[in-house]
Amino acid sequence: MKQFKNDFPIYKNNPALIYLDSGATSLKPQAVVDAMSAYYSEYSANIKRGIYTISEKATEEYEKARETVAKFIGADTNEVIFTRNTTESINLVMYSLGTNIVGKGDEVVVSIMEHHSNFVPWQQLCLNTGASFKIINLDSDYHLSKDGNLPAGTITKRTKILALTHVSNVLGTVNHIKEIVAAAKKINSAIIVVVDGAQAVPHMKVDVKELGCDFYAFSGHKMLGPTGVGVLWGKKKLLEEMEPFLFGGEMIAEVRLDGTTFADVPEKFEAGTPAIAEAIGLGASIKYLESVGLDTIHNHELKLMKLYKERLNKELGDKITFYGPKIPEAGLLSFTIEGLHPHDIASLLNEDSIAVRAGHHCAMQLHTSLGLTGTTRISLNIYNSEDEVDNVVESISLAYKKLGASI
Ligand code: C6P
Repeated sequence: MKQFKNDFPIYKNNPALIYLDSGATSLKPQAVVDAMSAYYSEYSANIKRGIYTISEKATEEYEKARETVAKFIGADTNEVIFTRNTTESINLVMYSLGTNIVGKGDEVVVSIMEHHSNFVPWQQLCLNTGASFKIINLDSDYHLSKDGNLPAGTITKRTKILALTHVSNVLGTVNHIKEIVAAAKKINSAIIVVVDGAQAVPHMKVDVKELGCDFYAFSGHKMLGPTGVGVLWGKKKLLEEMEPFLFGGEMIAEVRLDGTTFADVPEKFEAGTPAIAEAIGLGASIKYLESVGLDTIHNHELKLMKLYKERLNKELGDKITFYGPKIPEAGLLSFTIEGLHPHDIASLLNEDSIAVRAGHHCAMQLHTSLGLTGTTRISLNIYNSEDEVDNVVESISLAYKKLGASI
């Protein structure tokens, strides 16, 4: 296996770092840093405004990034909207579409495993409209459905929106979105399906058209790209029918004293100066992901995850509890250790330069439903390696001996 660490400059500055928090944000390869630096040092003009060379170059690179994103997810270029992040993408759908189609007596369905970004906006929409907020619970192996059929009565003719995550940021469950969408649309062909792809797009091949959903949201910073840029993909017809989310410069067709008409999609949803360097950096991160290969990334993470689980089980036996499918499906693993607070585990690991996340991971309702206030989470990426596993397992086991064993 190639040592991908060499592509990530952070390791040169922090040679001892064992970074296991890619679910929160990924590290950035030199290629992304270089692409952003080239924008700032060679052609840092605004886009779509200047009739001069560097502005035209900036516009071209920004639009090339959109094309790269579109190809990466199997979409048409003008269906790709640049936002700030997954959270903003989902809020855009909630405000621009949700508030227009959801009313009293309707239903919005989410799952218990959603990140707050795909839970709270829909909860708010229901609270504000009087619609019913329905929640899908987990089966015994932390899935929503094995064959695509959600529990009977979940989707009805009154369900306006189904909002689900593709991959759970806590459990590592990979939801069978294609099958779930097909089954839901069979019950109610008008249902709008919004998918949160924040933890999927960086780690596995995603084709939005094949999934059959209506919207798909993700963040640049979790896919080896910069912070400050995200994507909303939506079906063209829906995007065209929707109201703009933000009003202002660059999203208009004509402004008159008596009213304004709006630009076509995607500009209609990109008011103001966008995150230009970040979009260009995202284009570079996708090129990097493609050069490594999504299958290589997915298989590498699964192999490491299985190793972590086996080794931790061997060291800690029944003192450790894992939350997620028995057979790992993604590079995310959350656990608790008897007698240890997740924050204490993370603090002790930090003393060994190991970065993990501890807490509710912005899925408080999921933790509450599991009877927990928090977990410790290992989340992986291509730069993690087999030779880190021994150190991490030893460090966790020492943490248990230090704090847990005496309790
Ligand atoms: N999860 C984690 O540590 P933003 O912040 O908008 O880029 O992404 C939000 C988000 C939405 N959906 C899922 C499934 C996510 O995992 C996240 C971000 C991070 O798990 C930070 S809380």
